[in-house]
Amino acid sequence: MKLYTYFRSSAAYRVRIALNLKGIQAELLPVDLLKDGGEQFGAAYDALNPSHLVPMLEDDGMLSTQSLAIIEYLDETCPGNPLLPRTPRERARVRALSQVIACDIHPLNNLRVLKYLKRKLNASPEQRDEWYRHWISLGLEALERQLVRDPETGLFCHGDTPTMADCCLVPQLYNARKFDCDLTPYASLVAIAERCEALPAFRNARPEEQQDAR
Ligand SMILES: N[C@@H](CCC(=O)N[C@@H](CS)C(=O)NCC(=O)O)C(=O)O
Repeated sequence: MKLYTYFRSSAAYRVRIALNLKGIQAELLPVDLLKDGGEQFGAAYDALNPSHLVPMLEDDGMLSTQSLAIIEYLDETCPGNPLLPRTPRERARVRALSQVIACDIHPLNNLRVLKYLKRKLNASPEQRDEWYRHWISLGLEALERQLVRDPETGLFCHGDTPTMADCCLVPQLYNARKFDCDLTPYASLVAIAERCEALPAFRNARPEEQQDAR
């Protein structure tokens, strides 16, 4: 199995956590999103992934994109440490929590969106950061309120073992800190992320632990 990744990509970070939690040894192939305008646009990667995004998983001739689809694939094909719970209701909850991050926050703050703000809309660094923090705080506030409200919340986002939702939460909080977002209103999210980061599966997936980190 091969994972096309970039150390700073939070979507790839989600999948690195999932691989570690499942105990899967995958070959990590770095795609530098910044070098020479971005290796994601180079001919080699373009032929594999017309979306020009990481992560991408290669497994026995199959190419799979979209971090949540990849995580579900890993969960369905590799036994042990389930990342999605057993019942449809619980799975719906974990998918919804994951999508608050992967669908409602992250796409608005992606590299190509930030580049567009700067290059096409002439946004200043301050305006860009304001945009970034706005979408993060909106999503994190919703997530915090839901986790505080729901009895299904445990030591982790759902129950007492890590799920796909935790694979999404930790990279998003990592990014929020990078952009100096104030995390004090999100005490439950921060506490859950701390529990996650006590586990080697999460720590070893951190951007600074990656071979392409610089
Ligand atoms: N929905 C996709 C998002 C993937 C994505 O946006 N990846 C970013 C890095 S976190 C990327 O490759 N960006 C390249 C670019 O914006 O040019 C997923 O969950 O995998």
